[in-house]
Amino acid sequence: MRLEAIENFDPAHWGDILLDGPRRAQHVENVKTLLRRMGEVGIPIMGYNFSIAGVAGRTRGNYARGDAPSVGMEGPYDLPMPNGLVWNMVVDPTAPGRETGTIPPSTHEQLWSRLDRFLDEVLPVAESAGVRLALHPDDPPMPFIRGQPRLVYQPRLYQQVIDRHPSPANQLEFCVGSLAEMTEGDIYDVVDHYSRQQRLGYVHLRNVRDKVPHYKETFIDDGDVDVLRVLAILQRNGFEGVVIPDHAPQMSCAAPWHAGMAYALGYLKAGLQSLGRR
Ligand SMILES: [Mn+2]
Repeated sequence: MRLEAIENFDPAHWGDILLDGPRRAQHVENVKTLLRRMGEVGIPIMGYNFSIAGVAGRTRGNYARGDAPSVGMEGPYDLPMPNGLVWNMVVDPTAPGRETGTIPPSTHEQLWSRLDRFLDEVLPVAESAGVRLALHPDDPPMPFIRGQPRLVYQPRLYQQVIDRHPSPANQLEFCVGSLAEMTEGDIYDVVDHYSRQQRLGYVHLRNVRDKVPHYKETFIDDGDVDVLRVLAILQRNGFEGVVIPDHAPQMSCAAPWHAGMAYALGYLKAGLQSLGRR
């Protein structure tokens, strides 16, 4: 087995990069060390989300075909973030006012400048380690969640990430599901636009019905996206990386999550075979 990527930094190791907090310098060193170690052991891609609130505001319900349990959104989510929290995880149990205080809201401009500063510092290290950073778009892709700004909540915003940092180590963790949930853009044009630029680190391929703030995740053959058409576009543009299902609705059986993922994997495998891939 060969590892293609690691997905997501530990919020406790890098949260102050997102918050511009007091331990930021140490957290940058943590990331640099991780990238160097990945290079040493030959793991070529580090997937990450540059998001303060993380995956928040989703609901669970029997949304998918056959009333299968799935996730989605049933409206905006604006509850503030308690102190000591980053990306849904308590990173500082001793934070003052954790019960009552909240993290002050940032602006989109602040978040972009934090990303710029972060990438300026770590991309050279990634390049010399032979590792690529791959940015996931926001999930769910709302302009704000919990009062915190989001970076890539429309497909066009991905282009800014690339244009501001042209290093070949600056890539995308290309989540077709999140991109399809966005209110702007045609998903097939979006896949074509970014895969054509050879900027995809790896691909999350899942399906979804409707758009934020009222979308639902579906089985891979059952949403708004023609997944086989997406695979064909990736093939046409020469994408050679990994495609994974990301998440899937659950099946009613002894292993609901595994069965749901197996269904998605089998569908993707057959789709690739139909394109002449193994
Ligand atoms: Mn994803």
